[in-house]
Amino acid sequence: MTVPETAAAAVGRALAAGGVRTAFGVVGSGNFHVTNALVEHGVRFVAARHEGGAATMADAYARMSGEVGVVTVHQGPGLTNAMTGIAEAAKSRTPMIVLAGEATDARSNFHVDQDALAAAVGAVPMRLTDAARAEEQALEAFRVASRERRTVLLNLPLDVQSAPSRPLGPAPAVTGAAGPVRSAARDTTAQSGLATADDATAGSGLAAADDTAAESGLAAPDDATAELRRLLAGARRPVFVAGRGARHARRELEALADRTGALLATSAVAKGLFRGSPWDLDVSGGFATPLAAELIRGADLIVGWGCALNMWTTRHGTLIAPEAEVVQVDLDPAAVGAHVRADLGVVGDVRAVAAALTGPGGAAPGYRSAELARRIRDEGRWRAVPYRDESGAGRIDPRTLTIALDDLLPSERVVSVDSGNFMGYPSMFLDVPDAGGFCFTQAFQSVGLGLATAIGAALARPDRLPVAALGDGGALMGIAELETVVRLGLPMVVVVYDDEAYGAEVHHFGPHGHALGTVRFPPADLAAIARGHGFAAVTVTDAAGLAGVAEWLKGPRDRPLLVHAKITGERGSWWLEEAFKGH
Ligand SMILES: Cc1ncc(C[n+]2csc(CCOP(=O)(O)OP(=O)(O)O)c2C)c(N)n1
Ligand SMILES: [Mg+2]
Repeated sequence: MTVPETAAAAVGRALAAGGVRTAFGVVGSGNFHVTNALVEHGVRFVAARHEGGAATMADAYARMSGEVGVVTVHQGPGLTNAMTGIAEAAKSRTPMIVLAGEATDARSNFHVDQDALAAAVGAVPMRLTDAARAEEQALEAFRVASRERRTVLLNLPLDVQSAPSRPLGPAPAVTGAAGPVRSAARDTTAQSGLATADDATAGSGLAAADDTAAESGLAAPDDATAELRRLLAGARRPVFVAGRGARHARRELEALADRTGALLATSAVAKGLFRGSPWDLDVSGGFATPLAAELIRGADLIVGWGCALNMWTTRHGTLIAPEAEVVQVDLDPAAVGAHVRADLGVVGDVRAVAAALTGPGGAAPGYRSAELARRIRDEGRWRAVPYRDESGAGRIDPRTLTIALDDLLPSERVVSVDSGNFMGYPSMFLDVPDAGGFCFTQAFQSVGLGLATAIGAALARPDRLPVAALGDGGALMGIAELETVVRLGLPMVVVVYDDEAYGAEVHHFGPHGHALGTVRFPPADLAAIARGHGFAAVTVTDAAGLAGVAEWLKGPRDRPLLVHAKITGERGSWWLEEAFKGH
């Protein structure tokens, strides 16, 4: 007798058929069958050691691969453990599906209001309600994730999971009218016009909370486009700031910038987008070089392309001159003027709008000159900015460390950065080859996501050297995944900027004379901890200590490397002074 397929198995099969190639998770009884079904149908399953890690790996993987991220968790605590990563993904509009078992009986120890959890962080709660329609309901969740660019929690009630998915017989059509029932819980989904991309995976992973535009076929209203055309024609010093909603549009934006004489910058999440262009100012905002800040402040027209122009990207608006015109091109009308004044909003897809504005005709010089090209070349990178090396007494200046690593590490790299005082050093001094070389899971500003981010990015980009840049606090918070790096055989370089403190708090409160005993720690031998997990490790206290990194790079790189850098930490970083204004 043939055993009928369960709904859990049908969900796994449907998602595999829908295009899921990799899933992350921690398996318990409530997600055992669905995860096995994914595997049975060819999906690579990556076991994390903590659900928080699993969710962030799936998020980072989605961002860097363009696929829909998938994470599977046990009901109740499996889901609550994953919540920080889910919040980050939801805020970043990462297309992602969380498959969670669900104990519907309130007397179960595992019971918790899972819909409310999802809604609270901006994820979309959905539910498998009918075993007979399991395949169809799974595909509807996939559709919401991919086309609406949402992070979806697909609750899988245990009793529905184990019921037969359908009578034995031919597979049902998957395009029925009845989709899964949206939960009655408060659904924060703004069902805007985002669900228009034809290709479920086209450009996925490209939208972020601070960069709300995503790819779609929406056309810009003609009059707004015409007004932008007029502003561009009249601008003498235009600057384009591209966000994650522009990451699919480099070619079109560069062509329009060439035509209008615009300089090019990005938000942090789109770092690397214009790499190679002589007019690339790199990141705008707290991480901007003095030259980039000067030139952006000097603009008479700033166009944010798929970019929220938030407090980070504009230094609380101070990078925008009072007399500058500000335009935002975004799929989401609500993004226009949400953070800074916007004189004009063009609602539409960045690529379509830029292409529509790039007609035939000569190029205007705009902001560009031979002199400026020279300045950008000579002063446009952080490593060209003079500084006094404060290394000494057994500690290395984080700038010296990062510049040396930038020289040592192959340029084909994918850099992931945790949160903390240290975060600007890798973000500013480690160059990346393009926007696919930087993974910045910072929409929720959580400490501890960096290592899992690097794992997801590494799996999405196996062609590049994965680099995780962590503070000592974030490293110890996310440490459960060190074993995952080793087990997966990832040739990763993990750099820990160790100041033996929650440096962000030290520099936030120290100047005001507060007691700092709660945010300072005794030395921890992170290199020994890493070796215990199977890493190679070096402790770096001065530039000479980096010889161990060079040695590891020679090969065979059969074990990951942890660089335990004991850094100087007397001074707060200049970008955090900006950040603290927002708290
Ligand atoms: C999950 C979480 N907990 C706490 C915070 C507050 N916080 C911000 S930065 C920071 C310190 C992080 O320490 P470390 O990783 O060593 O980086 P450092 O600031 O020392 O460079 C903390 C605790 C946070 N943002 N997220
Ligand atoms: Mg620290």
